[in-house]
Amino acid sequence: MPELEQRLQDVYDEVTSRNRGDDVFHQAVLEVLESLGPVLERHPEYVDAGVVRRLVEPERQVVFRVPWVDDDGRVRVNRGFRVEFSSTLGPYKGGLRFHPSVDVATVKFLGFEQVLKNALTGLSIGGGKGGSDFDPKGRSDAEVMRFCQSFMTELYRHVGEHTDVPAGDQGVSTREIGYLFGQYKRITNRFEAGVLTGKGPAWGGSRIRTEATGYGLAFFVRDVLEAHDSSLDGKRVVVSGSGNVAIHAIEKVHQLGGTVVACSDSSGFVVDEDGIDLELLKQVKLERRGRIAEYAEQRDRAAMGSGSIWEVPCDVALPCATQNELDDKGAASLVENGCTVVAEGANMPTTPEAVDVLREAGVTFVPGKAANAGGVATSALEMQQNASRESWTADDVERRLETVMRDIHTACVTTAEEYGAPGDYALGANIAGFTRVADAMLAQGVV
Ligand code: NDP
Ligand code: 2IT
Repeated sequence: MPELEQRLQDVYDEVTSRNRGDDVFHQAVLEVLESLGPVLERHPEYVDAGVVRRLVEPERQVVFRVPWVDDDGRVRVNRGFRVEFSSTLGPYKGGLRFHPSVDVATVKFLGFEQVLKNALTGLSIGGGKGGSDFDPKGRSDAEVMRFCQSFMTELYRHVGEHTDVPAGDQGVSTREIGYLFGQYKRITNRFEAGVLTGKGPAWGGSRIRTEATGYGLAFFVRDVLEAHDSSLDGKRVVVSGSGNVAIHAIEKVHQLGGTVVACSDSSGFVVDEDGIDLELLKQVKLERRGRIAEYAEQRDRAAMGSGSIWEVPCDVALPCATQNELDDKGAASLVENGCTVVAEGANMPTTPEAVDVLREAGVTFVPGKAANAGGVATSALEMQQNASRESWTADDVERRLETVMRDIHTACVTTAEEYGAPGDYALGANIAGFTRVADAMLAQGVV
């Protein structure tokens, strides 16, 4: 094995033995390491400075108990996490996920992805992620509030506008950010707006932050299609999920001329050949926190699908629910039905085997760290507004978001070309993000 490849293999072996059983973290690391050979060849100084070995080890990991009392007076105990991965480019930055599946491996994989994603935005943010195995489904507002207050009663000592700035992710929206912010403010006696992003606009939140991930994804897809002399106009699009990212991706895809014909939640998927009715979907999933089947019940031409959402014929597929939701079988169905672009709204929703299937068939594949970076980019814009005590208009923020997404698109395309792999967005994203972090790590010494 050539020396560089051996070194990368050694790093991977160290990661797997040091993080036993953390499969999703291994998967995320391997996907990046596989891109780095050519860049290390050109930059031996990165190897000498141990950049890759430092990059795969979080700077700090916090695990804590979160006790709270439910509406029946029973004591509940959850586990809280915050993995502060990299502060090379700015304060640790990344969301909090509340979902029963959350464990240390999940948070590590998400934190690792966040480092290169945040680097790609070109903004001053490091990478981190956190969350809890708390399940907000079926919980009253009062229970969610008590849980969030308990969670922040520990987390407050680790976060701060210059230290670590959490935001939302699965199961964490403006409601949860509000309860977390209120408790932080009470404990510290500081209205430190920049400690969290995704706040409500009346109390320091940025306009368009809620919409930003989905909107950014749609902008990115438009740019990909434009690069192929095409557009979203008249395209059939399938979007998995029906949460924050999915709903706003659907909204912007429709505004840009595409038609979303299917979406899903963890209980199934709905097919609506007329195009998803966004108002109804928002009512069902956001206002009532209901099941996707209620959407199908209320629309004449819509029906619940059987099998997999990836069997619904489409030109563009946007997995926006969760990790490893699109496997090789799903990818094969997409290919068979003529899909030409897959762009990840979720973090790592496509399995490595599925990526291989898409690649071999010539489908353009855009990884989440590029395609879903609009959310965290707008979080960074929220931090800028908080620092200057300004509040920008929705138009202003959306134009900035569009520019960030276009710049990430350009960085992926030009980097992939530079490294002899035109059209390989995954390689372009990994190398462009890595190079920005690596140069800053060199400048800052061995820390
Ligand atoms: P939400 O909690 O708002 O929505 C998640 C959606 O995914 C829900 O519709 C949920 O269904 C569905 N879902 C969850 N697990 C599964 C599953 N196993 N099978 C099918 N559907 C499932 O989360 P977000 O929209 O915020 O996040 C979605 C993805 O996007 C995550 O990977 C997240 O990390 C990523 N992301 C989020 C960003 C943000 O700004 N929010 C930014 C960048 C990436 P149900 O309602 O049944 O639970
Ligand atoms: O995965 C992600 O990029 C997010 N959940 C958004 C993080 C943020 O800090 O806005």
